[in-house]
Amino acid sequence: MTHHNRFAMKTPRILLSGVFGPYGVDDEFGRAKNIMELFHNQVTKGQGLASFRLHHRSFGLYFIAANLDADVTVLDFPSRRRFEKEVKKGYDIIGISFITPNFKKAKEMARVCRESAPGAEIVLGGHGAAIEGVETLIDCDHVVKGEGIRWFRRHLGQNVDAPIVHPTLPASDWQSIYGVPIPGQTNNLLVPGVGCVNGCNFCATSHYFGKTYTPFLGTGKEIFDTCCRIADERGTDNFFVMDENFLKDKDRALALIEEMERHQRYFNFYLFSSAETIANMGIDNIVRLGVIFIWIGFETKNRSGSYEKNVSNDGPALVQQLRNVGVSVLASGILCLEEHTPDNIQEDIDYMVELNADLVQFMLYTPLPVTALYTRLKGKGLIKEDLPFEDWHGQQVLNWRHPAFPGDSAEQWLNRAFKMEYEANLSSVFRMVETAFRGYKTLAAMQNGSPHLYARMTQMATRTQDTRPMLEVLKTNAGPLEQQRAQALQNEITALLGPLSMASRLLAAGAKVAAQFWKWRVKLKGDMRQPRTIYTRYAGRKLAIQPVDASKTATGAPYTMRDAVIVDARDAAACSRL
Ligand code: B12
Ligand code: SF4
Repeated sequence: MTHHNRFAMKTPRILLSGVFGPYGVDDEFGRAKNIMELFHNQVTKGQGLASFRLHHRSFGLYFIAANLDADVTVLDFPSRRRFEKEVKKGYDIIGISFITPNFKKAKEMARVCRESAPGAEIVLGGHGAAIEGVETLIDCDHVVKGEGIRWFRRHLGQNVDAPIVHPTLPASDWQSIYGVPIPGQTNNLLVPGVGCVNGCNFCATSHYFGKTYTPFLGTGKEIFDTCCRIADERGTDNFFVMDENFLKDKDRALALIEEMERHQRYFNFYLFSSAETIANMGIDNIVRLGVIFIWIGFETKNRSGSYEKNVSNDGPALVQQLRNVGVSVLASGILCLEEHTPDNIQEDIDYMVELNADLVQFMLYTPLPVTALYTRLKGKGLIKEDLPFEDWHGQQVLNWRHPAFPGDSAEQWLNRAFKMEYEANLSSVFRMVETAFRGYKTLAAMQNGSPHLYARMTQMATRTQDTRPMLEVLKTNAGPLEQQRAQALQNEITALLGPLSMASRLLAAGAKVAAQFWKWRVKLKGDMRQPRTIYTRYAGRKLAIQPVDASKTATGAPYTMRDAVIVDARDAAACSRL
């Protein structure tokens, strides 16, 4: 009997799991330097208490689950014990999503499956599937390299080309800065598609999807309709767009603007996009699109490098142009490139500082399997084949032999870069309040009677008002220079937008207390936070299962997914005990 027939005759029970915790600790399976947090791991890590703290789910799993006609359970951030318990529940298929540095965890999970669920098929997916020979290194039945929804549909004998259902999900959970929980609803997640056609030599995502782009939402209208649904369900119009290069498809972005303006429904977007696509889009359209945050890979100052996307752009000017219209910029740079030496690497660090973006990521040049860079360095015999995959995370050691950076020198440069950037440009939270206010001033001066521009200006004013209470926290907690700058900015905002409202004053007072608690917590117990386990059940159309629970997110907002969601806080404790 083929798999096709086997699954067509019964509703398959599928478990999709992320790798187990605890994360970011030195143990048999992982490293302390590999934290399960985007900002604290590689962006604001040098900013101490001012670092942004938040967790992102394993989104790919929810996308697969929402698009299968099957009884699918998603287990995100499980403890090892919780995973062991779950696999015993009689699943037909167990899918494990992992990335390269979590190879060992995936291997252990597959072992547990074989032992406790011998009848289940084991499917490996996610970027770790690109590891050469993973089929033989981990005991499994299938390795899926690339997009998973279509693979699963085909495997189950379902319609591969059926439209993609975009699940309703928060883009992040448990957000805080200075230990102060960020009030209000977290941003919505939007994944318009996966992959990027640019194919920069080091880029895992681009190569993983064959240097092609697979849209989940192909038109501006589809994106707009999806945004309306998700925003109504979750009660916020802000979207974090998990798409490697959203502006690459200019026509789709322009069509989205048209839809928003026609319906006078003005969403805000956090985007990833390369410099050349931003220039091609034009600053006016960026404002009309409602972009409030953009992640740009500047990589290096060296224009003769292989990054076409940056060749004709003046980085510092682009960043200032964007910040002037209220777009916070996250600039990412790479350290220990092939041409770097201890004599010239400082030039690139200085460049990243000089960009004066709101946030800066520094990452070591890390050849990951499937990339052109990996193939080339492997060909030269430079990949450290004996370095455990746990160390292939780009925040401590190089996974290849760089003649100019032996021993721990790469990490020293990395730490130095984060420190210099923070010292020169102050905390990112300060910069982001400043950007919002700058945007407000610029848009106020540009008013021309257009209701669309007016709407965008109002949003900037609201953003400034919503974020300015953090300046009060900085006034008492930051270094002397930043305290002064925070006071000066607060004064400037007061002059234009009025004094802090009573609600904001209360918020600021509460935030200051929370910051004191956090300071002590960090002193006594360190700053590690483990994400809570999230258990989500997608029942599929054929099943008569009723939603198990209309439970709430960690921030208190109700989930409104197609099926039931249970946030299982018990596992957080189990996780931190392990
Ligand atoms: C969100 C994210 C995170 C979150 C993690 C969330 C989590 N719960 O695991 C955070 C911010 C914490 C994070 C951290 C890190 N990340 Co990360 N992250 C991403 C990011 C930006 C988005 C992933 C995403 O949701 N995409 C959207 C979904 C829909 O796509 P997808 O995940 O690819 O899923 C599709 C397919 O891959 C496949 N699929 C996925 N899982 C499965 C499972 C099965 C069974 C099947 C069949 C298919 C399948 O089907 C899905 C639908 O098409 C990607 C970059 C990117 N844009 O993809 C990097 C990325 C995945 N991260 C990466 C890395 C290296 C890291 C870090 C080591 C830090 C770093 N150096 O960048 C740390 C490690 C943390 C840790 N301790 O594990 C690399 C992985 C490279 C590799 N070859 O392994 C990526 C690709 C970034 C990059 N270009 O280098 N990350
Ligand atoms: S532009 Fe960005 S996403 Fe696209 S290939 Fe280059 S690094 Fe990757």
